[in-house]
Amino acid sequence: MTETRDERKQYDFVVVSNRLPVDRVVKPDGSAHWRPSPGGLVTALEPVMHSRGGAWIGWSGQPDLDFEPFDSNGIRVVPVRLSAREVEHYYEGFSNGTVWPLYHDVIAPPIFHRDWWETYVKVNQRFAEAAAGSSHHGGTVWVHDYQLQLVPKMLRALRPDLTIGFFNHIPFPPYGIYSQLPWRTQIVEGLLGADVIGFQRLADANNFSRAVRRLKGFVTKNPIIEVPLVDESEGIRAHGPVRKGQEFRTVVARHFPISIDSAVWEKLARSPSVQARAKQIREDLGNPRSILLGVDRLDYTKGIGHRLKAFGELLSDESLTIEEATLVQIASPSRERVRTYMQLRDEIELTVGRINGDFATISHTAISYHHHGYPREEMVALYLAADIMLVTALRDGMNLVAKEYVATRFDDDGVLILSEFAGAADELKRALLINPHDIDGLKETILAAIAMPKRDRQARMRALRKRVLENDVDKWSTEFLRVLTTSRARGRKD
Ligand code: GDG
Repeated sequence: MTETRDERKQYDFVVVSNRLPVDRVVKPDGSAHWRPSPGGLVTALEPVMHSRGGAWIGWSGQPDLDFEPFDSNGIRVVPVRLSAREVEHYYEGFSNGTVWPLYHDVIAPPIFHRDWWETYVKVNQRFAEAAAGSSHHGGTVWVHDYQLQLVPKMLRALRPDLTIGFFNHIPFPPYGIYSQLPWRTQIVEGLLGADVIGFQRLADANNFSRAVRRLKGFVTKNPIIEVPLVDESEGIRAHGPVRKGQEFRTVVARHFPISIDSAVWEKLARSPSVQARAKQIREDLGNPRSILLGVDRLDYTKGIGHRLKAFGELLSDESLTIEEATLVQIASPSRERVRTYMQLRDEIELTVGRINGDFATISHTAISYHHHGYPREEMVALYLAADIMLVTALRDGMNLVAKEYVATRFDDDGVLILSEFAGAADELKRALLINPHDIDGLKETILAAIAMPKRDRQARMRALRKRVLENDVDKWSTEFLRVLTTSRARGRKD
């Protein structure tokens, strides 16, 4: 079939991620088409894709269907097939039931199933083979995220001529947590197949280097890890110190904090229709003095329950009335077939219902709760309408919502309340930083944000905006690829 023919088409720059940058939309009449789903990553990589001739390898999002490679917006899209069982074991199981909770501080208990692991290995091998088949000799492959941690090593085994980068979008946990994983050594070895391994925070990169020292005994001189060549050619031997004079390959493990296409967000915010919509939102909410906003995928890492608890207590202890403050919570649907997420939805919606039942009146609601996804324009209008943005994640790789809020506030107004456990807290130090587990502290911070004089709000927002506008997603990808190119020049032995 055409896919086999296409495998002969090879590209100089290949991105590999679990999902493709396009979604397949099926209409009620059964007809289907591909619709671009432009996230920040696509926007950041588009120029490289166009200038170097790029392909994107990923799953279509629909099981048991074969799709031929095709062009979309000048990018070659190469779909990888997954069976329904593989989606269950590799994606919902090992990726979202094992790795996701383990890497997010075991907020939810990780589940270890050998069947899931076996499918994860098999599917990673398929992605590695697709990448090998699509890459020119000496090309560059950039692998993304926790679903594909074995791909770097598998790809290096198939194609030692390639330069391989990996970026981990989620945290990398401290060794005490990571070491629970029955396949901890295989995952570390998988990642070490890359030339450059990128993390969100310095702490993540340090956690990874420590895991390498503990599990492999390799020498680490941050950000460099020395991977013995002899060890690798034997399929990476277990443990043991590295002998002096032994030949090694260098791997860079360091942080590259991801960002957003800041200028695009600001431009949207400046559009008159979006501003009119922001005013309308305020009116529709009954003109409360302060609008508080949360925007998250409905995920237990985001601390939505903690936020609701703090807001509910502020109402019940009469520190706030619903005329003074309304909380708008967008909880976009996520991983709805995973049991923990079903339970989370029930818990959150029970809490929202109770708070609204206790406090809402006919004219004012306490929490305006929405369990759907919105177009970007509506998100921006919400950001503009919000006096206070609540990011209360219990653990988060970066949290782009915090950066989006800042980018849209060209009026230099609005207060960002930001969890210190989100990667964004390393950069956005002029936000009001909170520990979401400290409910009293969170309540006090919300009251301080509501009472903050305009001059202080503006001083903080200006400082935040400077960071987000200077460090955008384009700078992030350029820096990653620069380090990757340099590493190739330094470390190649082929
Ligand atoms: C992972 C890491 C890291 C949400 N609801 C709607 C919507 N969104 C968009 C937001 C934002 C994105 O989804 C969410 O990004 P986050 O960074 O906040 O969180 P994760 O999805 O968990 O992302 C995270 C990120 O990867 C990147 O490396 O920062 O730490 O967990 O862009 O705007 N977008 C639209 N409608 C919605 O209803 N259009």
